[in-house]
Amino acid sequence: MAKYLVTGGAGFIGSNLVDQLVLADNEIVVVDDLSMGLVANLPQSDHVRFIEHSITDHPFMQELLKTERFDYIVLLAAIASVADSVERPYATHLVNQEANLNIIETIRQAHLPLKKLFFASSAAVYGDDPALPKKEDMAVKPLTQYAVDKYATERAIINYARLYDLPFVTVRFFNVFGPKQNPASPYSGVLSILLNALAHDLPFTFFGDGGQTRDFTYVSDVVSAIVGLLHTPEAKGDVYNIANGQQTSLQAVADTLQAITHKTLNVTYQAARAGDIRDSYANVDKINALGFMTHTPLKAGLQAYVQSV
Ligand code: UD2
Repeated sequence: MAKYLVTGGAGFIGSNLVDQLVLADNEIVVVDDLSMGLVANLPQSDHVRFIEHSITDHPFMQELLKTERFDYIVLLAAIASVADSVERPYATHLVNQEANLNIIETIRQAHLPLKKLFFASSAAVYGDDPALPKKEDMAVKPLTQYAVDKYATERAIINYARLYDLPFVTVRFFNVFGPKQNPASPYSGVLSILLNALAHDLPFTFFGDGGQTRDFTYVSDVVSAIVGLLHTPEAKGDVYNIANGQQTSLQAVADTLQAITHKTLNVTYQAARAGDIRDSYANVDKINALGFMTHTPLKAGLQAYVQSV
């Protein structure tokens, strides 16, 4: 039995991870300010403790780390939307960079024992360079505050691991979808908005022409990647793309969802969002080489997602 801290654990990816961790009889502490997450996402279990708090409260997080002594730390709390960060660049910086730097600096200064710390960075760091697929050693071009902060924290994770021999690892998530993704905000993941529109006969707006491409990645595959990286000691001081490795247009995924649900989307079109990236998909050779990554085919993932709502 190991002790885990999951920041953002009531959110979409975090709660899917907690569902998995609790099966293995672990003790899990979730810190989440419920800005996007929901308490109802968390499993009912004596092994899961929920703390409603912002990770930007530095003294609070320092105290928590020093008193609880976690074996594993998973940093998922974030302002998770690129478009949202364009509206709130400084708030994004406080959450996506400074709060995480406080956590890793506390671990360093207090010499806290730790088996592994995981930080979720993003495909946004690659920017709009046309070269595809995105590979970890390509030049980055962070175009928004979101991307700048994710990249800065990713580098800090790698540098702390290398300079201070700490067991830290980071990944770049591509577009994750699946059960428990909250469609409530205009900044929610596009597939949650799309599915919600189909389920409740609401209009759906394409920002741009729908021809933009993404690497849509099923959340169970992301959970298996996180758990695998936590338990692979040699995976440290490094960054891995976490994606399906497939390039799909938004229009194509909308067509597939319409076919699965036997419903027709009521669409309108608006200009592309500021800071939006036209095309994105990943080379996943590096994470695949570690041997635990799973890749659910897109259609199977979409079917499982539809069944979950
Ligand atoms: C995703 C991640 C972000 C970051 C980024 C890396 C989510 C929610 N965000 O941003 O955290 O990692 O990838 O590049 O997963 N769209 C519409 N209509 C809508 C909503 C969105 O057309 O109602 C478009 C949007 O303009 C974009 C695409 O759908 O072109 C995907 O949008 P998104 O917000 O799901 O994700 P993205 O790629 O901006």
